[in-house]
Amino acid sequence: MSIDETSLHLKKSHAAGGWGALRSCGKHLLASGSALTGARTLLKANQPDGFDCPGCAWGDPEHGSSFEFCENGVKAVAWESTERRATPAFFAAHTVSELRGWSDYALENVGRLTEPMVYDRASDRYRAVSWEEAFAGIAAELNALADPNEAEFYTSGRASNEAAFLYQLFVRMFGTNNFPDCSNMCHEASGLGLMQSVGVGKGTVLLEDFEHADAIIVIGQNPGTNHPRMLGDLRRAAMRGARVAVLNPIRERGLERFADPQSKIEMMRGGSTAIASHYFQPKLGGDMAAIRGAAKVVFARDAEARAAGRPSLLDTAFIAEHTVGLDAWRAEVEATSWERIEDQSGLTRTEIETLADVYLGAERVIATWAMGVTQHRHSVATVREITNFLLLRGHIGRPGAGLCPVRGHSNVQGDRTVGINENAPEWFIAALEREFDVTLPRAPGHNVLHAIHAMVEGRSKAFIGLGGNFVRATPDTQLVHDALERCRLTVQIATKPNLGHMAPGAVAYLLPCLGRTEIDRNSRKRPQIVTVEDSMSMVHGSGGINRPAAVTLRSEIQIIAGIAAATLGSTKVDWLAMADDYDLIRDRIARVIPGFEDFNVRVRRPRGFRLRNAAAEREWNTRSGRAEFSDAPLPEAVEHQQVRGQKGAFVLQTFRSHDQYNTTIYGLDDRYRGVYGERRVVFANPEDIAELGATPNARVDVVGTDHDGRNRIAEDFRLVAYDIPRGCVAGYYPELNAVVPFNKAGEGSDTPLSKSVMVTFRARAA
Ligand SMILES: Nc1nc2c(c(=O)[nH]1)N[C@H]1C(S)=C(S)[C@@H](COP(=O)(O)OP(=O)(O)OC[C@H]3O[C@@H](n4cnc5c(=O)[nH]c(N)nc54)[C@H](O)[C@@H]3O)O[C@H]1N2
Ligand SMILES: Nc1nc2c(c(=O)[nH]1)N[C@H]1C(S)=C(S)[C@@H](COP(=O)(O)OP(=O)(O)OC[C@H]3O[C@@H](n4cnc5c(=O)[nH]c(N)nc54)[C@H](O)[C@@H]3O)O[C@H]1N2
Ligand SMILES: [Mo]
Repeated sequence: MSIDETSLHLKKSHAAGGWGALRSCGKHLLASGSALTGARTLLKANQPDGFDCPGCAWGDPEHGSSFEFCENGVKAVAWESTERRATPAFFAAHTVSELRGWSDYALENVGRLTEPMVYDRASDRYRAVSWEEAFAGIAAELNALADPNEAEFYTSGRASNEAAFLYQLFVRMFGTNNFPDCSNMCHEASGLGLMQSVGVGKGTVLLEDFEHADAIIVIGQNPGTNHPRMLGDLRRAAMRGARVAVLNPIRERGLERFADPQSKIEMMRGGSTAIASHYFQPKLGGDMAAIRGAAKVVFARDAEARAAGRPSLLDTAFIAEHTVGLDAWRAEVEATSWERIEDQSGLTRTEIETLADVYLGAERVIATWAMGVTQHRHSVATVREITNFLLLRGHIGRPGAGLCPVRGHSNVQGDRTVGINENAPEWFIAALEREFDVTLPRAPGHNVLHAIHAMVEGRSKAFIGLGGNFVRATPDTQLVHDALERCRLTVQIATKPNLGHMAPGAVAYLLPCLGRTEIDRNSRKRPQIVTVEDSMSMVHGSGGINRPAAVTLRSEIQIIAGIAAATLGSTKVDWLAMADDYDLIRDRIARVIPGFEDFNVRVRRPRGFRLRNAAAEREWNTRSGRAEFSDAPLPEAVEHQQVRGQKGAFVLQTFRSHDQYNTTIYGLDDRYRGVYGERRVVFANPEDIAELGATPNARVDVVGTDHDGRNRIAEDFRLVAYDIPRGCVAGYYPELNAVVPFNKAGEGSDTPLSKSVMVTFRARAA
């Protein structure tokens, strides 16, 4: 297949969004068997008196009355409000060994869990158990551990602030700081890099800033699929004439053209808006080099300007007053050769000069990024390089400019704010101690990779999962599955069955909880609200509107309180009272965490309130009290450089299709990339396919090439010829997690290298 045919394949499929998105919405509502409730439910998503969309963490507009939905928000809502149920009768009919052979897709399709279940080893089945028995059983196991540090307490980022705060309080009082968290696999590098550079581990922009930016640099993210509401903001910016420069090895359709399903004119005329004014396709892991190259151009142009007696192109006043370390970085940039920059980035000098021109041509620049930046070995350094670049012209702390790591799970940022942190700052622990009159452990606990190692080595014996799918989201799927099965205790708090639940420990509970779209009533039948924080640090309320999937369900908060009361007793903390009135939890949060003063009042205002971001006000909580330029050298060689010259070796990125939410698979299509009815595909450059001696569509096994004694093979994938840089290939998570190694991680961040996995291919017999 020639390159032309490949790109034809892309051209045929028009813009992202549009009628295709609307058709897909209808399909997902109907398939979930919840068209009516679904449609009503959607009208309440991200509304002041509705629930927070369980999809992504993009912010909500000020003018909240014009209801903003997106195709993938529809899928998330329809998925939760399905009519299907995974009842005790279902579990009676299937052994766990049998269910282990099902796909994630098939398991979640069984529907919502309805009753607490306990694993019965003799019959290899889950059977119903009462809530009280479950809590007592879990408490007995936790209290029988030799050391509280033998337990791992995982959190997935959908948990509300109230659930997460109560959970971390319970875990610390139990005696450990073991908080493996989905964000360890996600934006950890953003939090760390930003903390080091500007003193706050969060983005500095508000949604309104997108209305004022002249240039938006979108690095390593695919908003058309993962943050569709962001496309609306990019589209409005593009229509105003702002430049949108994209860095992505793949030409993602949503970043090229977007038809807003909510724009009547665009829908009637079949039109669409071009989003990216500039599209650069670096090689995997090449962004730090690309940004460094652009900075090199800016420094050179600045020197020329000054030599010619013109004013500096840098914001010298800002740099002098607010930053340290520019000279060291400039020296490092100037010492990095163009040859090195071009080779590592995979971009030409001319392309990088164009990127620098976009930057220099703008008064107000925003940089956004997601997993294409954070899931590499040098991700912290890359986040800091991006920050350096914006600091050069003072693009932090003024309207229309700033840093925007686009978060994943709808409350992953809030969970960290309220204490899901294996290495929480001293002030936070001390404040909890004062507030609750308790003594808490100080030693840093486990992140995701530590937890896996501890379970593999038998040092950890209990695993509690507050949502999520630990087995499928982590690297080395089989190894993690086996590690969980070897545990003495596993507890999974979930809405639907998934493969992670099919790795039961010796004692195993599966506890069904309410979803965010459902009404959560207390003992006096009063509906409760929870709160979440979005990517722009806006905290707002969320209250469900649907009837619960079963009367037996409890909220995450009630479940945590039940476990805590049974394990620790209620003398220090009245767990059950807090679980019966979430205002009481918010009162405690308000007293422990700065920025939450008057929490219960402010959260009931439309749109909630913003947590102060000091960096956005040019107050720098760093060691030096200023924003700090980093001066790390480029990596010696990133993975695509390491595999070059080894015949048949590639670097693989694992990303999301359009029909999935992380490990939840909604459907088997990836409409924007032209893949239908299958997920076992690997996208590769046609010339690479030819050089392999293969033909497009050939079936291959993907083989991990980390020589650490483990064999890593993901079987039976179809090679798809695609517009992707040579030496780089791509395929879907979680199917490919089998080849992601658990013993390699980001420097400083400990994030698995999900976007730079070294692989080869093995032909399959036809
Ligand atoms: N519908 C839906 N929404 C979601 C999710 C979902 O699964 N489904 N997941 C949520 C979560 S938890 C998260 S973290 C976010 C994830 O949001 P994204 O970060 O957009 O997720 P990925 O699909 O991993 O996409 C990574 C993108 O980065 C590009 N990329 C990969 N490697 C590189 C690189 O080295 N350099 C550059 N420049 N680009 C690279 C890929 O080509 C791809 O376009 O989305 C959230 N929202
Ligand atoms: N190879 C590879 N691996 C990756 C990534 C990648 O890009 N590539 N991305 C990483 C990223 S960014 C992330 S964030 C992680 C995600 O890791 P997780 O957060 O662990 O995974 P999810 O798939 O989001 O979790 C889905 C499960 O959550 C449960 N659930 C859904 N809603 C609720 C709820 O309201 N309450 C409760 N208690 N449970 C609920 C359901 O049972 C569902 O099966 O995966 C990481 N893993
Ligand atoms: Mo994520």
